[in-house]
Amino acid sequence: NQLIDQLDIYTDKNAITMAAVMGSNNRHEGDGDPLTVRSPIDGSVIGQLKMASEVQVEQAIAHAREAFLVLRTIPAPKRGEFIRELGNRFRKQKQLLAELITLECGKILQESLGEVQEVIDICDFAVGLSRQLHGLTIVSERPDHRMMEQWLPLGPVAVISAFNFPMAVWAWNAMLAIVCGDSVIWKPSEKTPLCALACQSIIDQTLKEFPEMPQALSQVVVGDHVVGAQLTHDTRIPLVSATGSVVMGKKVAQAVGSRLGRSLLELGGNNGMIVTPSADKELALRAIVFSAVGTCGQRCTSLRRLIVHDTITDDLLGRLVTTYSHLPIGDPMDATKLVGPLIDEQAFELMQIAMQQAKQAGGKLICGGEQVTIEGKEGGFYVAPAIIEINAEAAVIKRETFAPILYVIRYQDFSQAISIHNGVPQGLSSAIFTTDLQEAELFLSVVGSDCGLANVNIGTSGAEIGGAFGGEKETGGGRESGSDAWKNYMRRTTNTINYGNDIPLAQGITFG
Ligand code: UN1
Repeated sequence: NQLIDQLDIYTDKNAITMAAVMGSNNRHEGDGDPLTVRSPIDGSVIGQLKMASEVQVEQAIAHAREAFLVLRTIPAPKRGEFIRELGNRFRKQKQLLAELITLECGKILQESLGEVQEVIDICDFAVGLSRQLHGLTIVSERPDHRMMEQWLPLGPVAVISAFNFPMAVWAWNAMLAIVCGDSVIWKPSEKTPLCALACQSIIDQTLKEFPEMPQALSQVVVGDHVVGAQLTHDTRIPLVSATGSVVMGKKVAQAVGSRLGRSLLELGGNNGMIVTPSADKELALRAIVFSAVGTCGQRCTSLRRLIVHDTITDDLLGRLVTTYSHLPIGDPMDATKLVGPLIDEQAFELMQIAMQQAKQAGGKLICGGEQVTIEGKEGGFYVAPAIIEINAEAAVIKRETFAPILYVIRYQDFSQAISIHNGVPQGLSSAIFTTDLQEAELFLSVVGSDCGLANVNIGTSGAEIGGAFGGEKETGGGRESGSDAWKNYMRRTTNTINYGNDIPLAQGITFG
C-alpha cells in the first residue's frame, strides 16, 4: 500500500509486521499473537501485525522508566522545543496522516483532517504550556516562613486509546505528558494500530534531530486487553489514561485503583441536546446533523438524544427527515460523501439490536436505519443514519450505542427537559438551542446539565482542544487536553521554607 509505505511505518512486502516500537534505535517486531488490520471502507486487509508479547511490554515499561529518569531533568521549555518540531512534522504530513485515518477508521477525509489538526493544535498548546507549568506561592501562618507548591514530573504514563480518534486522543495525552516530563507508552485500539505506528514513526524521525532527548520517551505497544491489563497493573506506571467503553474503563479503574495508582478516564457519552421553542431552527438543524451523523455516530461526543419541546417537534422532525434523506453515504475518501462506514460488522449488529429494542419499547422509526450497499465496497458496513421517536423511559436510550441513531424525545416544560437530559448514567457532552437567556443560563447552572461539556447554540461534538475535555458519572470524571488538564500528568509538592532563626510550630503548638 503506497500510502503506508510513504509514512515509513515498517513494512515487509506490504504486510506490516512491526508491532512494538521501542524508540528509533531500538525497533522490535512484535512477537505475540497475530493481528489482522482491515479497512472499514471495504473490509480489505491493510496490515498483518504481531502484537507485543508479555516480555516486550515488560521491556517497554522498563525503557519508559529509564527514559523518564532522563526526561524529567530536561528543562520543560527544551521538551517544548521537541514538541514544536513534532507539530511542524504533523503539519507537513497532515494530508497523508488524514488519509491513513480514513483508511483505517473510516471517518470522512474532512473529519480526518480535523483530527490531525487537533494533533497540531495540542502540540502548539503544549509548546506554550512548556513555559507555564507554574505553582502558587502561599502565605505562611508562621513568621519568616514561605509556602509554595511545585508541579514535578510524575512518571511513565500509559495511554489506552479507542479506534474512533486514533491519533488525536493520544496526542492530547502524550504532548502534555512529554512537556510535563513524563514518558509515554501508547496502546492504541487493536482496530487502528497503523495510525499509532505512523505517529510513532514521526516521533522517531523527530528524535533524530534531538539526540539529547531519551529515545524511548514515546513507545507504542500493539495489543489487546491482555497488553492493556499488563500496563494497568504495573506499579512503575503511576498514571493510566484510558479512552473507550465504560466496561473497559471500569476494568482499568479497578486494576489501577487496586495499586492506588491514578487513572484518567474518558468513557462513554450519551449526549443530549435540548431544543426550546425560541431556538433558531436552521442553526439547530445544522448542529444536530453534524453531531448526530458525523463520524457515522461514532464519536464519544455524538448527539444521541434530541429533547425537543412538543410544540416544535413536528416542524424540526420534518426538516431533519428532509436533510437525512439527502445525506451522501459512501466511500469516506470521496469528498462528496458525509457519512462513511461503521467500524465493523459488530458495530452494525449492535446498531440493529438497539433499533430492535427501541421498537419494542414503543419507539417509532422516523427514517433510516437500513444497510446501504456501496458498489465496490461491499465488504464495508454502511448504514443510513436513523431517527427514532421514543419516550424518555425506554431503557435503550440510557446506554450508548456507537452508531448513528438519533432518539427524539418530546418535552412539555423546561424542568422536565433538564431531568430527561440528566436521566442517564453518562455525563460527557450536552447542548441547548435557545435564544432565551434564562433557559441558557439555567442549563449551564448548578441545576442544569450535569455533563463535563455544556454548550449553548453549538452541537455536542467537535470540542476545541483549548478547554478541558471529559465528563461526569459513567464517563469517568477525567479531564484531558486544554485548560489545566496538564496537572494530571504531574505531582504536586507543597514546600514550606523557614528563613528565620526559630522553629515556630503551626497551629500555635508549643512543644517543650
Ligand atoms: C472522542 O470521540 O473520543 O469533541 C473524542 C469532539 C472531538 C473529540 C472526540 N474533538 O468531538
